[in-house]
Amino acid sequence: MKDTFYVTTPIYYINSEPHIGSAYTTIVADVVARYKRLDGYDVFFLTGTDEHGQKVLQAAEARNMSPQAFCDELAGKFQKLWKELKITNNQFVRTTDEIHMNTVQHFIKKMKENGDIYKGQYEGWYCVPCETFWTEEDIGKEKICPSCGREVKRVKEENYFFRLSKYNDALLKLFRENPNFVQPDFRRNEMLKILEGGLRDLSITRTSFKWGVPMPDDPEHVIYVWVDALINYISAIGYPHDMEKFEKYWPADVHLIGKEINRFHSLIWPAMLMSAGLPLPKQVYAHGWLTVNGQKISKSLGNAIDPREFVKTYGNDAVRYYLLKDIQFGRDGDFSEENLITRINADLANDLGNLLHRTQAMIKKFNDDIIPEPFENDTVDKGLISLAKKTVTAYKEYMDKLKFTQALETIWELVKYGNKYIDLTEPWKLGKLPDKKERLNTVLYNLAEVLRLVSLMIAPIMPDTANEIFKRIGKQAVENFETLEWGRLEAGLSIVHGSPLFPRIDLKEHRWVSRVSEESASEKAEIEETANLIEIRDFAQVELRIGKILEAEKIKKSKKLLKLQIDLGDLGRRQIVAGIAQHYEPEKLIGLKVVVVTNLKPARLMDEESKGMLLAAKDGQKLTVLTVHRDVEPGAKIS
Ligand code: ME8
Repeated sequence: MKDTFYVTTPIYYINSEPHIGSAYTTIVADVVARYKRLDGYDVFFLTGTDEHGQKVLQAAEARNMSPQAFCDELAGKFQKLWKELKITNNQFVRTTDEIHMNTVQHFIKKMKENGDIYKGQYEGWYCVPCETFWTEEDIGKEKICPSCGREVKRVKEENYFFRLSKYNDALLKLFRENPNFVQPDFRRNEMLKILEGGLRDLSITRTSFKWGVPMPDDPEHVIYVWVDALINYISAIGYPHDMEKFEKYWPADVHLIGKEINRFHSLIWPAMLMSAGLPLPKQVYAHGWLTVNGQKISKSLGNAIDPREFVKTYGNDAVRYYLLKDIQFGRDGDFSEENLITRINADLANDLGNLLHRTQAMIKKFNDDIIPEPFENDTVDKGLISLAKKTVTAYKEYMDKLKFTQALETIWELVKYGNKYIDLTEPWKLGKLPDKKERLNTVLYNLAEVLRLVSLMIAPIMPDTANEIFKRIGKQAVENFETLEWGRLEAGLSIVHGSPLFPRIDLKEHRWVSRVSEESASEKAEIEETANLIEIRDFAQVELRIGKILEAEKIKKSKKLLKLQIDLGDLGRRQIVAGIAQHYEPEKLIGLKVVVVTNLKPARLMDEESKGMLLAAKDGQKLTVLTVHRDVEPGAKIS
């Protein structure tokens, strides 16, 4: 029987559609799943959606939909996107699935039986967008969520609590005895620090809304969305309804997650499992963020990038290659279209594309499209073969440690050496000398064999490219890693020709996805010469929205400032302090639709918090707030 391998992504909040940042975790998990399948494992790859909680409820209300209908619509969009990105998950779990909800209740009962759940009063701070409880210390004087920077809410409720503090010592032991439990090391150390400071018990139910799994025996309470969500990792593989399947795949080999949700996975989840008497996952790997100009890509920051646009323009494999090669897994990395194009032109079109093209052209010219039988290898050939063998070993070591950048660098040394090998062996000269036919055949075979090994190694990252290269060298499709060793290519196969795999991108003609779309290169050059002009993406960093003024009042002790409450649609209601008191009577502003900068860092003016800024035109002493001449919904984006 095959060994099993269980890899998961987090389940995605369903309140908005995925962007390239959120797709990153899933793409990486797909690479891991494909790699392990090729390596002979029985892989279970799980992803899904996180559908309960206040944030989802609010998003549904904003769309005037029932939460279930809203979740059904969004879950469909996630599933469609994963199909388009050729993600090979074995299952898509939804936390509104009945089977999952039953598991959550069963799990909570187990924790209760173990004496780990008690009723108490929760009074503290809650961030709805992150669905996270915070302490006074965490939120500081500004009362801002340390994870997303938004305002937290004071919550006072009778709740059930999980005795998380009871597991502090067991977790410390786990971390000390098993350094690989959380990776990378610097993320593990962050968690160790929290443990050394001591964990507090965790509030695990809410009563202020109903959109969640009811607490067993006390349905006035719904279970905290994070506790509900974490249990997906076992409900989806059969716990407790199909224990055979559960025992086959659990414990998970790796939970892949983003760094901001490490605490939930590395501390709370193992403590929950200990409480329920279940084995712990083998590893939690917390990766960094994809950023744009250093800022996290996120829907609410308005810099979300639709992966589909990039895939349409550059191809799925090229985008996957770029993400895995350029962004060091574990670290933050800026998503840059320029760098993506550089990778396509240099690594894919030039290095790999040339090796394929030159090899095919020579096999056509010198051996009628048939891969020849090799004869004796000389010193140059032995150098190539030895490099290929070393590459295979290093590649597997790197991939097993999720060091994708290094794995690809290793493969590319072989690709580049393959091109150099052509220059060294000069097949075009051998082709003119009839007594060198055996030598020529050896060279041609070796080149085709390099291509086969390279395409097998890149298969988890660029599955379509790998299959295509296999077809070009006369094979059906990629095989598994049992054939990942030198010399397994059969002589006598007929090669198949086709158009270049990665045509070079000519920047003069190119239509950028994230830049001014139809900007020609000459126009661009002109723009760049004009120093005081900005790029469109600089402008795009400012998020402008239409806001409706709901309330306006003077601020005592200030002649200039008015305190405004503004409705910003899906961003909610915000307080903004504006220096317009000398130009407007507060009551005249009510109902006005104004232009608001919504992604400014919050500020305090005369002891009042201000989260954003109104735009106004100044004409001498006269000041006029900008408005719109047609009716527009609050929250509408300005671009
Ligand atoms: O956290 N760069 O869901 P989510 C890299 N529902 N990764 C990013 C990213 C970026 N710019 N933006 C998001 C949740 N992600 C919970 C999980 S699991 C029991 C519950 C990643 O939709 C993020 O780090 O906010 C996380 O791994 C995934 O997208 C889902 O985030």
